[in-house]
Amino acid sequence: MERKAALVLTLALMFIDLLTLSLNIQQVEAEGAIYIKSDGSINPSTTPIQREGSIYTFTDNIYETIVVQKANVIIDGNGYMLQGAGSNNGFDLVNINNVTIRKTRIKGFDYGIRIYKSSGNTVSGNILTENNLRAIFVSNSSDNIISRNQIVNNVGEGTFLWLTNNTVVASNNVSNNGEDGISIGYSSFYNTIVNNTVSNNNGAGVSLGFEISTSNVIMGNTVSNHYWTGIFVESSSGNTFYHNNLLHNTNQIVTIEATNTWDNGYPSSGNYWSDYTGTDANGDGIGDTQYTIDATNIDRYPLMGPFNTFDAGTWNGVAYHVDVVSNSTVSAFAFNPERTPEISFNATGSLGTTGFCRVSIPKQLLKADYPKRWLVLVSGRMTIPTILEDANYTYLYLTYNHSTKTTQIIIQISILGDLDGDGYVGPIDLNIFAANYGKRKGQTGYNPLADLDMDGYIGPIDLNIFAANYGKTI
Ligand SMILES: [Ca+2]
Ligand SMILES: [Ca+2]
Ligand SMILES: [Ca+2]
Repeated sequence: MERKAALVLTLALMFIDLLTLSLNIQQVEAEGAIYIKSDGSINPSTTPIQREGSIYTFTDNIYETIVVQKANVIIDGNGYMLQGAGSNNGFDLVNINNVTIRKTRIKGFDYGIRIYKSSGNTVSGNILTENNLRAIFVSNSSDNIISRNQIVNNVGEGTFLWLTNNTVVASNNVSNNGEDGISIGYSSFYNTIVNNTVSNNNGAGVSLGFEISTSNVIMGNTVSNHYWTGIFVESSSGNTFYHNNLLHNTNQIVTIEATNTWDNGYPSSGNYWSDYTGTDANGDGIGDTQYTIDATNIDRYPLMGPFNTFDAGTWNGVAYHVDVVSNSTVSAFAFNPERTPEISFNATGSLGTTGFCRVSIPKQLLKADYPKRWLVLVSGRMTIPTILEDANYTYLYLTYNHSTKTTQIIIQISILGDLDGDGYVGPIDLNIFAANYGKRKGQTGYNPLADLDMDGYIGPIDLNIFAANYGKTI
C-alpha cells in the first residue's frame, strides 16, 4: 500500500510539474510572440513589418511566432525568413478568416503554419523547411487554400488536414520530409488534393488514415520514390483517386479496411502506375486490363503513360487545362486561340521507340464540329487522330516515332476540304482533291484527308462535301 501511495504521489507531483511547465511555455510563447492585432497594429511596433492598408510586408528576417488576429489581411514575407528555435508555431491563425500568407521562408518551428478553427485563408508561394512536427497544420477548419508552396526537408509531416473540410491543396512540392507528405485524417471531408509533386517522403506520400475521412478527391498528383508507400489508406472509404502518377514507390499503395474509387470512368480514365504491365491493343492510351490493388480497390482504366496537365489560360473567367497522357517527355505546351486555333507541344523519347499521346481538350476551350474537324500535324505531317469524347472533353490519340529530333505536335481545327492546311478551301485544295479522286484506302494516291466522310473511298460524297465548303475559311 505504501508503495502504491508513493507512486500516486509521485505521479501527482509529475503532473503538477508538467502543468507548471506547460503554463510556463505558454507564457514564454505569449511574451515572445509578435501580434498582428485585431485593430491592425503590430505588437511590438519595432517588428520589421511594414503595413500598407491590409498588406503587411516583411522588411527583414523575423525570429518569433507571428499570431494573426486580424482578418482580411495579406502577410507577404517578401522572401525573408520567419525562423524559430525548434519549437512553437511560425504563423498562428486561430479563429481568423481570409488571411493570405505568401512568399515567406518558414523554418525551425514545431508547426510552420497552424490554422485552427479558421476559413477562407490562403497559404501560397512559401518555402517551409526544417519544421519539427508539421510544416502546415490545418485543423477544425474549412475552405482554406494551400497552393504553390515548397514544403521540403521538414523533420515531421509536410501538410496535415485534421477535422478539415473543403480545403484545396494544389500545386505544392512536398518532398523529402521525415514523415508523411500530405496527410488527411480525423474525419476530413470534401478536400481536393490536386497537381502536387510528392516525392521521397519518409512516411507515405499521401495518407488517409486515423478515423474515417471520406469524399476527398486526389487527382493529378505525381507521387514518387517513397521508401515505404506512395499512398496509405486506412479505414477511409468513399474517396476518389484519378489522373495521379504513381512512380517507383516500394509499395505504390497500402490500403487497410478501405474501399475507394481509383478511376474517373471511361474515357476519362484512372491513374498511371509505373508497375502496370498491361498493354493497349485498341489504341486509346488506356490499358486493356485493370490495375488491381485488392478485391475492392480497382483502377479499371489505368493509363499507359504519365499524366501531364497544362495551363491553357483563363477565358471568360474560366481557367482551362489541357491534359496530355504520353510515354514521351512533353514540353513547350502552348494554346493559341487565334483564327486557326491550335494547341502545340514537343515530345521527346528514346530513339527508335514508338511514342503516343492522348490529349484531353475541354470542349468549352476548343471543339471541332462538322464541317470542321481535328487536324494533327506531327513534325509537319498531317495525321488523323483517333477521337473519343465524353460530355466535357474530346480525347485525341495519336502515335509517332521517337527520333533524335524533337517531335513537334500541333493540333488544329481544320475545315473539311482544306487539304493543304492553310485555313481556306480553294484552288490548291481542289488540285489535291482531284489527284486523290476515285482512290480507295490502301491504294496509292489515297489521301485520308481527302476522304472527307472517312468511309475509305474518295468519291461523289466527298466531292459534295468539298463543293459545299469551297471558298470557305475556318
Ligand atoms: Ca486500350
Ligand atoms: Ca487550303
Ligand atoms: Ca469518302
